[in-house]
Amino acid sequence: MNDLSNTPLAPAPAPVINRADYRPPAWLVPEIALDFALSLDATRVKSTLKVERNAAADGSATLRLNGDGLVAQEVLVDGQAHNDWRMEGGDLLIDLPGDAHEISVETVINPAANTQLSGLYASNGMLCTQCEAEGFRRIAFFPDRPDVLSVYSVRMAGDKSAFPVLLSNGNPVAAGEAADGTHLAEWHDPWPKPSYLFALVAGDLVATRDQFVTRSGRTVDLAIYVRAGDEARTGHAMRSLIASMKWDEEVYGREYDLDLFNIVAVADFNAGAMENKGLNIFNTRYILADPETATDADYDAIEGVVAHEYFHNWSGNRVTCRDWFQLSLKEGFTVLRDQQFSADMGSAPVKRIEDVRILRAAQFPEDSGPLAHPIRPDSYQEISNFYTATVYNKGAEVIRMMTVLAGLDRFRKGTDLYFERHDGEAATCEDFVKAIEDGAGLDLAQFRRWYAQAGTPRVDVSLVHEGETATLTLRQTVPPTPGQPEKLPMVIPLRTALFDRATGKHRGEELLVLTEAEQSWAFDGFAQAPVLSINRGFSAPVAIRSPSSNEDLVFLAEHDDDPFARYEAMQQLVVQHLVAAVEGQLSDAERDAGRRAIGDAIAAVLADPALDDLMRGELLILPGESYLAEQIPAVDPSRVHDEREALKGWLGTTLGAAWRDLHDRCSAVPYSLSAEARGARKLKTLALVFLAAADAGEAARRAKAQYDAADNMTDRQGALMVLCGLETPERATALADFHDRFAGNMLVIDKWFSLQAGSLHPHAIDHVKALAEHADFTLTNPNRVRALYITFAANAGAFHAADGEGYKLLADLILQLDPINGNVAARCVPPLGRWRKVEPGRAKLMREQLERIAAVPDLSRDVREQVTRSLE
Ligand code: 0A1
Ligand code: ZN
Repeated sequence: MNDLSNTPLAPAPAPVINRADYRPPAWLVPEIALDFALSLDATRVKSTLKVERNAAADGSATLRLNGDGLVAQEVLVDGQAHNDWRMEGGDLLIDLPGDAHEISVETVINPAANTQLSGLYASNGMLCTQCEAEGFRRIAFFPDRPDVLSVYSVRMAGDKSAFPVLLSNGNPVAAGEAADGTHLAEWHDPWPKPSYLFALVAGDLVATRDQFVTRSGRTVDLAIYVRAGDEARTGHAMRSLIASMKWDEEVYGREYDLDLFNIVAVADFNAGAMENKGLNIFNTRYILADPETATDADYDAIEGVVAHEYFHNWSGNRVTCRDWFQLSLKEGFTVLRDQQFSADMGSAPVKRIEDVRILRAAQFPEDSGPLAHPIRPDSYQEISNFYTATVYNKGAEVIRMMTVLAGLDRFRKGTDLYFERHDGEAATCEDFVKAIEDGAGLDLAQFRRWYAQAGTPRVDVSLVHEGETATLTLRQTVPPTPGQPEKLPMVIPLRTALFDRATGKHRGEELLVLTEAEQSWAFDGFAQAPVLSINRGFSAPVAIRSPSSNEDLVFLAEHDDDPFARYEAMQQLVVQHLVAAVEGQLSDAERDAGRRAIGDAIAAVLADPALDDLMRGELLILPGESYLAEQIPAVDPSRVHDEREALKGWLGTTLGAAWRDLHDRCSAVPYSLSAEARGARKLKTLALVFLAAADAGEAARRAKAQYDAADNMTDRQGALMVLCGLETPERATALADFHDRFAGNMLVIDKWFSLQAGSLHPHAIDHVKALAEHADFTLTNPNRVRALYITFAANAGAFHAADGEGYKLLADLILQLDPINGNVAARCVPPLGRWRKVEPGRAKLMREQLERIAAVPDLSRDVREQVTRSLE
């Protein structure tokens, strides 16, 4: 023993995992049997694995079974006690002599102590699992990688009164009861799957049931399991599930492949939902809805997430990922599919605008910051950190571009070929691209750069008119990102139209595919300079820089027949004005002219009889602060906030009568889920928002009346949101009423936290501090943490307080939460990582908080990686 033996070793830095190092697994596990003796604080797990040497790999005699915090109580090899095994980190290693063996290992785990909510954990007395990405290794020793596919047999036994419902993947095959009050269930899933799709649920739950008959005549029993008392709020989720099953048959030719499909809703969940084979597990917020407690946006989110998880049955489960670098293979494609589904269920233009708004608010900042990564990353330390807007939303946009290039019919030939070729396999992004290439007949050689290069491409536009010819020149630049200083030109498909000023019409849309750094196109027959409408439908996820005049933007806002382009013109009109205002470039006369142009365009939108109210609402929403801040180097976020509020105030005053009329008109529309009624609700609160910026007293009166009259959560939340931003007596009254009215409903109390954390109130930061001490606040429920702190971090007016108090508050939270739930704590880091984009004073304060976190020795791998990358 040397004299260092008592010195604690510094923890080894987490290894960097590289995509290029992929090797096929040395051992395969065609079958696994799991036997659970369930209890909240000591669940015994016996796993029996049939292992086979992988002929396709360089045959190592050592079987590596990943484990995370597991202790092997007993190891058997081919039924015999075996002592010749060793631990390496958390993994269990066994040297095996033959080509096929049976390995049994027994462990005991404590679900009640599992605050990370990864693996098997307890939530409100129920047991449930979350295994993606690497949670299975917290349950049983196993080659926990997505390219090891096994047939699962699960047996579980537990106290019948505590756990009356026992669920796992696949089909129930046996059940029984013992005299001692325990009961058991056995489940068998015939479809080989990776360990991340394993699930188990045991608890006191009630089910709502329905059925779906597939196009080939299979009757599928559907059930949604919730806590007693919540079953009346499952109808919308069930309808969404049935609609998704039908849609996937019709649009992608994909049929469900088991006799039952179960969903369980759980209150404590790190993410939105999880696509475990035949047993999806959901965050309650994406299942439970009724008009009193859920907003229209909640209804839409439920429809989208239920569909997303269902669609994974093919894009994710039947064809899964070879390794976690391929995550966008399943996530990008499935997000595209859920977006297409929601577009078909409601208003396609509105859905497209919403999706682009999310992309710009969440993904563009990621792509321009220290955490930028390609949709297929090259390396990671903690894979949980790569469930990002880039992998999901940009991933969807990249595949959407394939639909633009091929057209939907040819794209479908590509996806058919993909499913046919790779069914039952663990595939790669390259496999997907190749299948689309072959099936749709596209050449995607250069297009593949979208998988490899990070950063939002920027396209600079110039349109020169000479004689009768308009010449359009496009120049693309892909900005440098961490580890990628130089970029090659991308394939950028831009749906484009040139409008004739005199007729207000164009001669037909063209698809311009930009492939070079710079390219020009000439268009003849224009006596006057035409008005350019480019990237219609947001056909490519790029930032267009076009020096359009206010006059042209107003023209497009009024005349463009592409609804997205119309929205875009409105946004651009406001962005150009506010960016110039924040940068101090506007004379008083220019400010007036800019405001008047915006005011006229808004007045035209308010008056246009051809618009439906849902779309009208989209056209009236001002660009968000984070999107605006993105356009300005070394931005002072408080100036963005102040200028945007000032514009709102001016519009509130100037168009006061119109906002009042709108509020009155929409308030008269009775509640229903029709598009008309939903549109009216959207506009009602929007009118209040503009009025509040102009005349707080009147807005407070109207908001309080809306609150008091509300027979649905959309109106109630909208009114309370406006009141929360005002210094008015109605604020406290309504907040207290809301809390009393919904006490005990966790999802609605989350709203109560969010509304205050996200408010425009000048003391929002103090409210957040007080709410952190509220009896209803807890660090152990991710929804509650997000409701308070993620909402706060997105509230630029409060988070970017000049003295750095907001940054400190978030850093305190990260440090407190990290030992409890590193996954959720790491999700709070990116707002601090934006420091390079912010003016030097605040940048320094943000960096200091990151450094303070980085100095803590025992950070989770999740937070360590995010903080380190954010400082680099
Ligand atoms: N595959 C799921 C997302 C998911 C990822 C990680 C989780 O645990 C930390 C949970 C869910 C989806 O895309 O819906
Ligand atoms: Zn997904």
